[in-house]
Amino acid sequence: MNKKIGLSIAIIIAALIVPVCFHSAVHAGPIKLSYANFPPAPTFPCVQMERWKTEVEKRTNGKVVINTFPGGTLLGAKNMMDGVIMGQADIGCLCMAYQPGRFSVTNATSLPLGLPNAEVSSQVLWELYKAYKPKAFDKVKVLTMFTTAPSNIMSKKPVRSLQDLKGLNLRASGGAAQILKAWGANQVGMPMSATPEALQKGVVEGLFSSLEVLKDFKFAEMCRYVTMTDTVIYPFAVVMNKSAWNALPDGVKKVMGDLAAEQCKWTGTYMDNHVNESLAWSKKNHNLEVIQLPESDQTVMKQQLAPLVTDWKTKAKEKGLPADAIVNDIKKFKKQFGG
Ligand code: 3IO
Repeated sequence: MNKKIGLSIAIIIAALIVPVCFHSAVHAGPIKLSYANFPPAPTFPCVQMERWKTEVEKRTNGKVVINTFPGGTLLGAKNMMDGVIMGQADIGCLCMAYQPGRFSVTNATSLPLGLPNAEVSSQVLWELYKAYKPKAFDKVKVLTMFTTAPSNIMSKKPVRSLQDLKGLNLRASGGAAQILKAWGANQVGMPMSATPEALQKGVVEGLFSSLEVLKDFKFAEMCRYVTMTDTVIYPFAVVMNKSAWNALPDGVKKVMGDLAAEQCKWTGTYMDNHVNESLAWSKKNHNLEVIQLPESDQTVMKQQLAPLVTDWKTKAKEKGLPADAIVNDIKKFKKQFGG
């Protein structure tokens, strides 16, 4: 065959096939969704993200493919919600404590109300969301919610008394930050993802959060002391862009909808178990000391937290929120889930 004719035929065939390929990629290929997360891959928000991805891909028989972006590679801690609303990612995982005024209703779960562990508090948060459907989430589809385990103090120097806390630079956000303030610590606000550098540089001398970070961020290398307070959880939400959600087939929507409460409980249970693993690892590898405060200090500290609930109610009422009902419901759901 003449070379020129051969080439022409090849071009014609390519011209016919290529559009067909693109066409089928749009219509018959898997639905691809991006999922952004702010902390590094080994941390619990990303562990739950991978579990959700695996379950969705399995339960939709490969009809949906989720591409995960841990470590703030697609969206960061503070622009997660807006980034998802604008469609920079289809799905995003956010910590509500980083924008306390924005998520007033759901952030009430980080008042000092004695939520005992992540399994109970994650389910309390999800029930609260379903009961109030807060306006803050109107522009997105909420896929699930969960919380950390209760917060404790991790520090470079030992905190053996309430006095040791006075003026100590400790990192926290949202409701947890209010609690540190009430105890007289010098609260420094920043997302968890900024904390490793702040600890290294000495900007903070410790942090107030759930203890699985001792292992997952290797904070036990720098913070050899834990002072138990078991006070307050951090609430998280996984949200999806509204148009991306609306474009999903009903079957896929059902899979994701059915997974919501299950994922919430799974993450809570994973978190509680992982806190224990992290403590054991930190004691074994970094000689971590766990400190209990004197009872007299514990009593004073509890009293110092009481005004936080009253203050929150006053502010929430100013915003037109049913503050008493929200707090009562948190207490009711806590009992309901065995807390
Ligand atoms: C957290 C956030 C990212 C990765 C691991 C984490 N463990 C506990 C939190 C809670 C939180 O957001 C914070 O700022 O303490």
